[in-house]
Amino acid sequence: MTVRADTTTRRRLPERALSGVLAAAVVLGVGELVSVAIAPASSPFFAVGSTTVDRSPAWAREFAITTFGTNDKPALFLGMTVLIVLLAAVAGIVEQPRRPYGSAILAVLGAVGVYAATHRPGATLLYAAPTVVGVAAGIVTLRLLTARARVPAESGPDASGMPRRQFLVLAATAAAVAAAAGAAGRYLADTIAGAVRNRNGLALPQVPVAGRAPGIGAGTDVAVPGATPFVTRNGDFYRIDTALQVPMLTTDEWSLRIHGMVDREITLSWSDLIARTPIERTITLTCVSNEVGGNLAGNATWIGYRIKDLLDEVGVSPDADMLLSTSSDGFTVGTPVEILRDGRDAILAVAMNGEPLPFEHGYPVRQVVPGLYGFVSATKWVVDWELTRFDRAEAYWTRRGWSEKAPIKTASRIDVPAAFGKIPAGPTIVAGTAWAQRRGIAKVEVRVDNGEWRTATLAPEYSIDTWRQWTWQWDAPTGVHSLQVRATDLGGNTQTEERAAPIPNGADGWHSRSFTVT
Ligand SMILES: Nc1nc2c(c(=O)[nH]1)N[C@H]1C(S)=C(S)[C@@H](COP(=O)(O)O)O[C@H]1N2
Ligand SMILES: [Mo]
Repeated sequence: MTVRADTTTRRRLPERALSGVLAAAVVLGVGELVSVAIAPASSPFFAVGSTTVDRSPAWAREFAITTFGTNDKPALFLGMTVLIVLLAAVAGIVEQPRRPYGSAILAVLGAVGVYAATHRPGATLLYAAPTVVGVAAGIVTLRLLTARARVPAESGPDASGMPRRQFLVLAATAAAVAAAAGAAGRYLADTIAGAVRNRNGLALPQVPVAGRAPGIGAGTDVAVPGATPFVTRNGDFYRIDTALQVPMLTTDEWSLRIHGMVDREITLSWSDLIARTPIERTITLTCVSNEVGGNLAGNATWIGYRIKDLLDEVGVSPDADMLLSTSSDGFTVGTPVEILRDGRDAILAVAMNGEPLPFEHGYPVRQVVPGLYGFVSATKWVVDWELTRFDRAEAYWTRRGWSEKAPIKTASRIDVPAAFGKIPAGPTIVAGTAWAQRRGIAKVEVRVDNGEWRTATLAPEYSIDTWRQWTWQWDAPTGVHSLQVRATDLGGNTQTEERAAPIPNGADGWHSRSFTVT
């Protein structure tokens, strides 16, 4: 019998690919765990994700919102995960005991993570730690998993069983990742639970009778099945923001610093804010990215505090023409001071449809300004106000190609019948909505198959700051038909047929719907 010495062999390709993916999981799991000790935004995954969002060109935002709508965030997370798995698999495949190419790939990705994390709003050098520690752990994992496999002499080189030591390392690594991510997740869940408890226990401010929102009269909501309700339920309200992690502030953690070109700088705590007299108003918000016929608009009843009163309190310098507001996650909005003081109901809102603001919609405090698109007015999780000038400061979306100032354009939409659906021939109710916040809707017209414009019936006007529903009675003949709508505001402007993209200051054009009448 011959005695053979043990030999070693390079691991098989799928094993190396798996090693790379496990190493990446270690980077992210450990990174997540360390981020808990620093700040949620220092997590390598979220830092890179948020930086990607912030550095995306204008057309990429439009593409993402047009393609995925309000599912843009899950789509981004999925895309990032697929990309990470691919890169990690490649890193595992090219890693060699004496040529650590895969480790080099992890190091380069780590450098990207460090750059992203240390450039988040409010970041310190400490924000690098989760990525650095995570990548170090990931490289150790990769080295161990891709070390040459020892093949015991008796079993021969084609034995497929994984040697015991490597197997244990692999198992221990997977357990460590699970534990790290789990511990981080538990901690974050606790933080979230604290904020949730804070929100659940919050008493809504009492609005004096004189400050209440006018009641919604009969017929304001046309109540046609399939038509958008006049007031949008919180759970159905569109959500648009750059926040990959929804800020979860408690009212104790919240404050608003007001500074810049003011006579008296102040910092308001939650109790300072709610010591003031609130008002209640129903106001329709609209996103500049809303396409013709799109649903990035919603109407809610808000409770809040007049922004004008706070500005008067701090004494705004006559040279200041911009309120630069910043959210707890570093997003910024520039709003003309003149507009905030022109008498419209611009408020710091704390409640939405009879509840504290939902976290996604800005808990505990956000801005609501009638007549301006959200990106120049509706700062959620607002914590800082700087009085400044448009020629000195530039807000988040203006830096990325959107307009500096953006009043909401007159718009109209068909809600019923549904697009490309089938409806029975005969008497049909066509219904929809139209908005021209601050001006009000004067007229809505509808036409069939590019025929003559017919005047639709307007629901009673609630206020010039809300959308207005309309209906039109139609005796639908069989065949394939299209309907088109256009609105005229009380200032006499009729929507133009010419289409404009949402960039830089809102879409233009008439909404059409095609369907089959049988
Ligand atoms: N902090 C923060 N506030 C924000 C944004 C954001 O990205 N971050 N997006 C704005 C935009 S573009 C719009 S249209 C409105 C949307 O408000 P909603 O999500 O409550 O509907 O919020 C505004 N406020
Ligand atoms: Mo928006």
